Amino acid sequence: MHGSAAPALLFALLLIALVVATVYLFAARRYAAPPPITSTAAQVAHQFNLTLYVMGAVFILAQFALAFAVFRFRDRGQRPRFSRGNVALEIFWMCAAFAIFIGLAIAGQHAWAEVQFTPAQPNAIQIEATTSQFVYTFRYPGPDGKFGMLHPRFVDAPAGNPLGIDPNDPAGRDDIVVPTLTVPVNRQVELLLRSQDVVHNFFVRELRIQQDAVPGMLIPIHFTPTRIGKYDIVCTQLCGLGHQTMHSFLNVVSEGDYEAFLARQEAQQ
Ligand SMILES: [Cu+2]
Repeated sequence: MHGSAAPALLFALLLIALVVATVYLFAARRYAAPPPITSTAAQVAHQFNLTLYVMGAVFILAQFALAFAVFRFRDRGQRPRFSRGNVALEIFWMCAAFAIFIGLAIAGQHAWAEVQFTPAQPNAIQIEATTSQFVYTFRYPGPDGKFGMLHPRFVDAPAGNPLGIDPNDPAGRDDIVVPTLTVPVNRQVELLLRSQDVVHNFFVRELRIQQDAVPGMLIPIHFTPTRIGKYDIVCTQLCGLGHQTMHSFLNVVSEGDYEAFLARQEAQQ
């Protein structure tokens, strides 16, 4: 087979076919994320696409270079030559990789800081989100605007007190406890994440937010949804045997529907 170009050509073409198939899957947006519903989520989506395009270009160039090398340097019966590499090229690769990674990190720091380092606005709607195996429970402070005290002693889901609201605390009497999250459109929401047992997670694709809930910690996150709709909330931490059933909904509704929701719930408490 010395000097035969066919196997090398076949292998090179196979590599190119794999690259084309991979690029097609992304370009056709077959597994695309749903559109973002907050300005921060739009920034995250933009950052994600930027990273995808830059790394996609590197991937395509590298695979084409490999296909070229496979064909160009195929076995022609020649003696192998030993190479110690090329210091100038090595330095160039390293600097290029460094520039790309640091550049992408700098481009993404604004979206990151907006979620992680910026506190919620003082007028944000505070809602508590408690995770437990394998449900989400949301609590609104009710008309008094104050959350009642919680104590593990009072936790009793069958009796209707899954969070353990202290019955002796007047601030807790009007608290609204529901299994799904309803929020008004175009208002900032501050979600206070808790966990009653193990590490869970609050993930909504349209918010581009994925935040762990850790026992013993109160983790605040905030977002301002700008599109009315019903979105999935899922747990992305393997939290036990029922993990795959851990699911809820984020309902983004109009201001009027939100008031009606609160009034309906208050009447039921
Ligand atoms: Cu979970």
